[in-house]
Amino acid sequence: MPIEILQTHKLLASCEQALAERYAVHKLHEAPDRDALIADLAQRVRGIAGGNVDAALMDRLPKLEIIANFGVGYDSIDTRAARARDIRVTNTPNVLNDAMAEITMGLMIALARRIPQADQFVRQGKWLSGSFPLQSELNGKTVGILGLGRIGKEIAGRCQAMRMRVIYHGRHRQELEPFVYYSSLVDMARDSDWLVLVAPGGRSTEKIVSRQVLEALGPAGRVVNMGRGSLVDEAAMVEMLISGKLGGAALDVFENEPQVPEALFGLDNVVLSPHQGSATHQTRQQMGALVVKNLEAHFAREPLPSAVV
Ligand code: 8YV
Repeated sequence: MPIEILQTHKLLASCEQALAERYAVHKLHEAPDRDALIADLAQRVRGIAGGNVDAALMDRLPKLEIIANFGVGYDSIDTRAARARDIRVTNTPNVLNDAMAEITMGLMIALARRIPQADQFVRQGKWLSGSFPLQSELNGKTVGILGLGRIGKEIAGRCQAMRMRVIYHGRHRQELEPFVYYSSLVDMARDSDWLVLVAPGGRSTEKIVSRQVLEALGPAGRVVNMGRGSLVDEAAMVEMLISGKLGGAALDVFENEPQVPEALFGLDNVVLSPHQGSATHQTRQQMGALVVKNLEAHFAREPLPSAVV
């Protein structure tokens, strides 16, 4: 009898195929009656592939042993509930670091030089009537990184290559890192030209980038959110971008994706991106492979490649 697993949302085709070759996969997101499917599988599902798993779902699957998340961020999984029920949780770290860091730099340059607007300027024939307005550069500026983890460090290195000064805030000072640590996010924002957000989501970081932080960043400051929409007081940010109290924003993530505040659509000081930090063939392939490896290791009773619980 194949091991039965539940898939909670659509995954990369190659990942779905690899899962189907190994397990009996039930797709919760495609079920016409989710409750009925869960009830039917309750005594058989030993693994979940994907996120969006709360305590209630765990309670309905008493044989559940492992949740293998597709993504490094696992804020859509109640890890405390998993721990209490002896359910393992894995994520997909490292394989997406380069893709994330590359698009972060891309969005920063796009915002500094208004690349999307410049493209429109050419396409709309406006160049024929005059030059595009002068813009700003990254070099010489200070970038404050919120969350100097694996991705944050890759971004830091690339910012240094851009001749930026790097400072950071997080829960702890990292003695081995050469960058200046700020124990206060407000103080770091005050000293930053750019504020890059790559901290994990979840309750402990919810709206950590408050109005006060954004005010400290100020009218010349720019925020780049690559982590989670939940990190920012989005309403305050939108209002401040409109009023000019905040200089600009490059946003890959939003509070209520894929809903994006329409007020942002007409703003010139904003670059918008559809949560595509890890969205390359190469990286998603590796993320999918890691989901499968974690499940395989678990069911073979081997050490998990990337366990978070
Ligand atoms: C998503 C991400 O997982 O890794 C993360 O935490 O946010 C992304 O890579 C991706 O959108 C797949 O759902």
